[in-house]
Amino acid sequence: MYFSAVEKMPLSELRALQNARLSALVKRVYEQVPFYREQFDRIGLLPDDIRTVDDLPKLPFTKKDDLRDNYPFGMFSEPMTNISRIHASSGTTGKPTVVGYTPNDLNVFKEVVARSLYCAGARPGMKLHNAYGYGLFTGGLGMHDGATHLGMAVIPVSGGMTERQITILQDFKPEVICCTPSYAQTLAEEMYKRGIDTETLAVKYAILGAEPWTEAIRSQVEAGLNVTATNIYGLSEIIGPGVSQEDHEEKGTGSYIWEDHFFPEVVDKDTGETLPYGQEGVLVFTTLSKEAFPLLRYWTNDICSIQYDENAKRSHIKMSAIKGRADDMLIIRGVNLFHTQVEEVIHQMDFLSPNYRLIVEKKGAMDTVRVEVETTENGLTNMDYLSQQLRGKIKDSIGLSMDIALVAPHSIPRSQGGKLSRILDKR
Ligand code: DLL
Repeated sequence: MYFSAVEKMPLSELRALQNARLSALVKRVYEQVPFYREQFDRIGLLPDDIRTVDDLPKLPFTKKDDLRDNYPFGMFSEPMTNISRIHASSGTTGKPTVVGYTPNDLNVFKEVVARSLYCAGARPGMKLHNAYGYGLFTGGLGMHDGATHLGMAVIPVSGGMTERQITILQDFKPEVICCTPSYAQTLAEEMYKRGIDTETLAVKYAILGAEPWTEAIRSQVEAGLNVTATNIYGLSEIIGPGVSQEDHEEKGTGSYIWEDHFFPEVVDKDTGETLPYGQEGVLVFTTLSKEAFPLLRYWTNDICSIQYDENAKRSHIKMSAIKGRADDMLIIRGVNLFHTQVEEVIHQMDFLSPNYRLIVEKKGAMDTVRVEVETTENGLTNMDYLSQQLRGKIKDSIGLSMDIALVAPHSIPRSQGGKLSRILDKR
């Protein structure tokens, strides 16, 4: 059994561990990262002022711009001689965010990914079809090392070349697949098109992450690939995949954050104030054990809530599915909108597929959203009725009038392997 004692640690012990790690972390960054020393000096704090996780709100947030200002290696707290690996995430604009790992950081990375894989249903001896991209992106190598650590056989397929992916799924018979949810949709559809009976495959678990997704996509992927699909979350700045993971037997109740390594807070996106458990805001992390690239109160920009679950197998806190990134939030005629909200409404309707995109345009002084969504084959004869229904449901649940354009199956661009953008902003 791969299930570390720390995953069930009573909360008081977990807090003591977090506090001890935090004190050591704060001292180290004060001494070794000029950015943090200047920040402490500016607000008149000493490392000793941060003794417990409850002291964290005394500190300012670290934001993406701070990382950009210190590009490429200015935030590293170890000399290059102690760095074993460098990854980078591209983002949409400007220079990439560069992160580094010491040998010990790589040990933590593979440990949290191994925990995540186990939590998702993977077991030693199973084969992992790893369709996350290998390279600077943390997904491929991160999942790879964690799976090896767990005792799995890794098939390092990487993203793209769907034809080959299908052959491998058929012939190598992996029990577990990991990829982005949008690429899992692509794979499910392509299998269907080819008339492949998923009963002939061995795959049982899909571990999906790196972009927001909802129950709509879970239903499609679970049915289309004949798997149990769970959510894996993470970001390069904090470590990569494996910051949190949903348990395959606790689906829909949130993903465990591996709190012994990553301390979470959820804060108000406008005031920065720490919010009570259960309230939605921006997720902020402090890396309790990182050596090369430690971060205090890193503003992820991801919107979710966190809460303990007393009925759960593990003691660690859970986070809800990410609704979207604060910087991807659309503000349409004064209403805040995430594309996942539209995805949820689509899910409530029969004859629509979760292949959609939102097209945002300016018409005169007004911002408008057009929802382009594919019907299923069965929906083709009912397009007018379905449009009306969808328009009404969106208006009722989101409070916005949107134009609806129902389109035929397979007319919206698919994920070719990586993250898929579902918003086309033409403003
Ligand atoms: O996407 C790491 C990763 C790889 C996670 C594989 C899961 C699986 P970045 O490229 O740095 O790292 O992008 C991080 O992706 O801040 C979120 O906005 C988004 N993201 C990651 N996982 C999820 C998820 C990897 N499960 C950014 N749900 C994060 C929603 C996610 N968004």
